[in-house]
Amino acid sequence: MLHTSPLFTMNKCFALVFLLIGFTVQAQNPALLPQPVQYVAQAGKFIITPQTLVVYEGIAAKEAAEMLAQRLKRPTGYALKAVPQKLSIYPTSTIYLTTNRLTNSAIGQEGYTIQIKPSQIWIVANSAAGLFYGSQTLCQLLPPAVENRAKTNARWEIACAELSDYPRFGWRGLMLDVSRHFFSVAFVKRYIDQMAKYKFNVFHWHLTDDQGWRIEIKSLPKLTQVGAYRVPRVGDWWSYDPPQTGERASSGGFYTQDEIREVVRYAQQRHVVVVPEIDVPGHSLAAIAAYPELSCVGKAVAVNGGWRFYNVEDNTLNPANEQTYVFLDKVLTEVAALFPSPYIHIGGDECSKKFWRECADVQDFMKKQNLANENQLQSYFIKRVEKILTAKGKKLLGWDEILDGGLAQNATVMSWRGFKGGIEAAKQGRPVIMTPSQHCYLDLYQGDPALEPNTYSRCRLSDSYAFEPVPSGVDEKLILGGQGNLWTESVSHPRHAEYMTWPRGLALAEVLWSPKTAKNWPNFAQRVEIQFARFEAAGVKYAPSMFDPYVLLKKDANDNPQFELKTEVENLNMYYSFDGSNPDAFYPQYFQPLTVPKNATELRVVSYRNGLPIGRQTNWNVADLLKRNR
Ligand code: TNX
Repeated sequence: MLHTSPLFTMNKCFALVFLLIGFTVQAQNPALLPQPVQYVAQAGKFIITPQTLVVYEGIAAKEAAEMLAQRLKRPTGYALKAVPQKLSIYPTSTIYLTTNRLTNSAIGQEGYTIQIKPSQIWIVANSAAGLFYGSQTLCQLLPPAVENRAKTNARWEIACAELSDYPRFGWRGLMLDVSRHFFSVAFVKRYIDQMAKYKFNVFHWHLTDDQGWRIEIKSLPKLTQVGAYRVPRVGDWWSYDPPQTGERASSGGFYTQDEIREVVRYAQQRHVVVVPEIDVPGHSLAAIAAYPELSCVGKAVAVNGGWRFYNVEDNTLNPANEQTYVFLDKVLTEVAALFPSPYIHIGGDECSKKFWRECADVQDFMKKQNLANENQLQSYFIKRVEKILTAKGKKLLGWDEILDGGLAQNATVMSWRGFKGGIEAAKQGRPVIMTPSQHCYLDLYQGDPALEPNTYSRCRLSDSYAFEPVPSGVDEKLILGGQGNLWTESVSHPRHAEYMTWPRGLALAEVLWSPKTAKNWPNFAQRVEIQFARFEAAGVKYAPSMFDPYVLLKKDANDNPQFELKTEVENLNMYYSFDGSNPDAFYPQYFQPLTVPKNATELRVVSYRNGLPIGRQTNWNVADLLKRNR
């Protein structure tokens, strides 16, 4: 009988398997980012109406409830209010937030559970932070229009479900360099707002560097009067001309202490700790421009936007001068008072040793202190900075160069030159934040240089997603977490800062929050694509580079060059031309590495999905391509 034929049974089997796959994918993946620990879909939906109430139970829940009501009010246009719980149950649809009814102790201090039923939503957590993260998740379960800044007509529905969620790491950071280019308070707040939506909890604020001192220090006014401004330059930062005589230092800016407090408060409301960085003893040209006596050379210098001064002008503090420590004490006293963060980042990276080597006072000092080399001198310096910080109740955090010459006793290490420094620090029993450049540097190319703004080296979205903060053999407890770093030598516009941060920030958010076992690139790429709609609604710029073609230089069996074409997102179709015209789906489709036709000067490639163009067209000059390393 047909009904019992093996073919039919197999079809039935397949249908069942597909149904199950469909169900589990849906059950685990309502496009949340970062992926929660557990999501179980249920029947029905909750609908937000003008009558919906946001009710908080317990004072710890008040702020999260108010923020949620505020956030929903704008796109829905409903006069939603957060109110303290008075009735045990309310007659209209209600979103409850509570820290009073713990149901699951496994969720820790930042975790939460959410129950979504047709007329009630319960967000339950142990702390205000957990409620805040639960609220972020809830917003992601609403349509992208929830990100709109103006009233929108949308169906404000949330599918019924149960969630339980908590982070893998306690340190989930993003760093913004405001020295190389200055960014306004308004932008900094916007940046914090964006990161908090994806459950980042540390904003590392790189406030000082050679290219500008950005924090008001009342006892040292010249730091900002002089150190915050440089001559304007655009183009490739590594080849900027140094300041010319008579040229006005018109580019820059700084944050007043009131503004700093405002940012700290803004971040606190979003459960983001602001960790300030004062980068010493290297990277100090801006401070030295203000107070030339701080360097060994002692020469008057101007703040310099570029890189060509390195090892030419002395940008290092003089570790042999007691006045250097008096200076640092003044700076760190004011910094410690402004930032509630237990950590202060003191930099410590890339300190040129040239000027210390050439300075008689410094060499003399080393002999007296029994320091065998400049690395030991750097270590001496960092240890003294640690003493200053300890006296102010703060912990020292520094880049992995602080390992050179011996680590300060209670230091925490931020590992950027790969994992090596982090592994070494952990071996010494010290806590570590992993931020290896190959996974975490948001200033690097995220797509093919032919299409991306000029920078150096590469860190694709998939590289960020492949980041595993705990190297094998290292005690997991010592790895506090990780962070993405946006250096801004080549980023001058706030929109470009967003473009460089998203979506790589999403990859890092997921690596740092979600269970290691949840990692799944194709599934992540799908969820990223869904987030793009939210970025658009929110007016946030992002890089669509994952859809763009990129090229790898290969050799065939006879050593002739070949071009291999790829996209990060799988299963796209690519079409190409060598004749300088713009390809579409009627052009040759790419299947295997291309041999360069005689006299071809240009390669142009487009990517398509389901018959529609998806990536940006990329054009290469063939001669340039052939000169590429790989
Ligand atoms: C290295 S990472 C630096 C920064 C640069 C960055 C550019 C680190 C501690 N130092 O000063 O901005 O590379 O990618």
